[in-house]
Amino acid sequence: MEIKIYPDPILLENCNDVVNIDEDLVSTAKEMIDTMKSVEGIGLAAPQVGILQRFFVCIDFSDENREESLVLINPQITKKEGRIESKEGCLSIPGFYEYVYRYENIEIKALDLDGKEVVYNPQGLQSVVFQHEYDHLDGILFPDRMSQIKKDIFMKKIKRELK
Ligand code: QAP
Ligand code: CO
Repeated sequence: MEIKIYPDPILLENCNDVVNIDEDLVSTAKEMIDTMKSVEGIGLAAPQVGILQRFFVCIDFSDENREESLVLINPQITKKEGRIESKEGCLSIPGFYEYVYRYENIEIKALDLDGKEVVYNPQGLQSVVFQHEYDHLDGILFPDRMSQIKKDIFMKKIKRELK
């Protein structure tokens, strides 16, 4: 799979709900996990590989070996509180890292690959990765979570270098 790089306009689109959790979706999700791992990523959302559907994959940080991954389908953030600064990067903005604001604690509900509803109350890196990947489904990239001044400077820099 090919990862779409900024300023690919597909990254700014809104994604549609997944309607069928079928074999196709299962194999696409597995391919995304392989793609993510091959580039040492910790999260990858469907629009980043050109699929405008509401799901993402990420590393399961509850596994100390970081070998397990999670697939969240049609996720909904049902609680959010607190604010933290999180240093982030993005596979679609390679080579750039910056601090952004996130909620400290969230509750997120989603479907898994069996179509079963799952509720997560993630901590730390798992929480910010969920929020980062969730944003991709609404066409939101991590610079959108910076203060305006910082975002202006950051966007100038990435626009200059990612041509
Ligand atoms: C999102 O991002 C994330 O620039 C996942 O050269 C990242 O996996 C959320 C990556 C950090 C919270 C904190 C980026 C790999 C991976 C690069 C990634 C690069 C190679 C980014
Ligand atoms: Co990203």
